[in-house]
Amino acid sequence: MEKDMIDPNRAILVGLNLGNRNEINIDDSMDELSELSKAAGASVLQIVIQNKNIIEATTYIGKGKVDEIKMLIYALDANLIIFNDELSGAQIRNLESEFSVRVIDRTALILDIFAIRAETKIAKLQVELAQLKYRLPRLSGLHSELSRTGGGIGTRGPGEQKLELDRRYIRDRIDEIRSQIKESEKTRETQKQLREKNEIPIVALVGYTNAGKSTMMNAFIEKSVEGDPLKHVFEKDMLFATLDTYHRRIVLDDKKVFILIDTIGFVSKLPHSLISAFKATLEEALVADLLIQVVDGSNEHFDMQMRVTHDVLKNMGTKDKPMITVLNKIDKIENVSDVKELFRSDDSVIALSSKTGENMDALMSQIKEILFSQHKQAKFLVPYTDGTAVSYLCDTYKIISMDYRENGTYLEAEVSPIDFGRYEDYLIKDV
Ligand SMILES: Nc1nc2c(ncn2[C@@H]2O[C@H](COP(=O)(O)OP(=O)(O)OP(=O)(O)O)[C@@H](O)[C@H]2O)c(=O)[nH]1
Ligand SMILES: [Mg+2]
Repeated sequence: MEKDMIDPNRAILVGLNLGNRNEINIDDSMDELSELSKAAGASVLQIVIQNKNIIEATTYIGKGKVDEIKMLIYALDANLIIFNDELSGAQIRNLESEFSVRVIDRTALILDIFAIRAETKIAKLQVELAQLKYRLPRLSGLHSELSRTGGGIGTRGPGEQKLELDRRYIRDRIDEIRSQIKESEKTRETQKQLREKNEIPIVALVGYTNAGKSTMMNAFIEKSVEGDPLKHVFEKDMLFATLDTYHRRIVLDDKKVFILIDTIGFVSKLPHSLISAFKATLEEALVADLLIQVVDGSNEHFDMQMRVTHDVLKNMGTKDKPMITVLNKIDKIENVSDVKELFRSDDSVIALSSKTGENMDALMSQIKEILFSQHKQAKFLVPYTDGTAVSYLCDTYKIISMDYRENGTYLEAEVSPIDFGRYEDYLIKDV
């Protein structure tokens, strides 16, 4: 009891190495589980890996390993076992009765971190929905004495007190949350329509958690001529710092405008219940005209992280979207060219630092090239009767030259194909 007060979550992590059936290398995966555990507030006492090519239906790991872990629990005075995969309710119940300490799985752990981090109303609702969906099929397993003692990792959340209630309550609550989420999505929809009406291109930052997406968003806000530090988004060295999408208008000095979206980071084995609960939030990236994949080049597992990001994006249906891959945090990398070599992708990669701003200009020019390549140089002669057209063009574009002539205002600018068509009557054709 006394020890519990000092360190309430003394954890042993357990993973199953299924050989080449593993999605990712087991050591990388356990390292990440360790990071996730720390993010949830646990201290990691030991990592146990079992090499086995079948999953034991009753206890997930084999009998011998169960006994070995029992000894470890005793020797290390552990009070929490965290499994690297999703377990069934029955497996959790069986393992808890073997170990006499709490057992949680990777999914419950990730849901727990999301629950601690969620701040906005919508994020809280989405986390609670994901937790309830995870719990519903596991109610009997989670009803053991150990799982019921609240407050520990895997039981925290917006609806904490209610999570242990019965099936019927959970179903009703799921419906209730769904309708509340739908309500707030209606407001989102109008935002989307507004953007479409103004034909402003949209760029979304995507990538693994902690890669530096929010830091990059802030670097763009700084570059924007409308840059307002109050509009900075939250960036921090922790897993899942961002749990919602954030939009900012970025206005460049030549008046070109785009909307930048910061999104939730990915992690390997992102729970299905989370993906479906956060679907609307994640799908905001789908409306983007261009994706920027931010990769933390200083992370030794960046290769695996890129693969996971690609898989999640592919499942979301973003296959044919233009994407720029950015190797971030080069200020932390000793030999950038070595790291670049490791990229298996044939696409060009921009190596930069969102923090120091190094090489951000290269990214900016590539964004411009993709978003505004359809823009055309145009010379207009706008009759004095159409003052609205002149003020619209001056507000929207950087004017290359302007002159008041006898029969109207002469204007030269690089305009979007839509405006090119809209003001076709005023075009001066080159001779
Ligand atoms: N040295 C260095 N640190 C960086 C750079 N970019 C981001 N960071 C740091 O990396 C940490 C994570 O940055 P965030 O911008 O919060 O990462 P994120 O991708 O938004 O993470 P999630 O919101 O969790 O998905 C912070 O401590 C940043 O200061 C960089 O270019 N160089
Ligand atoms: Mg972020």
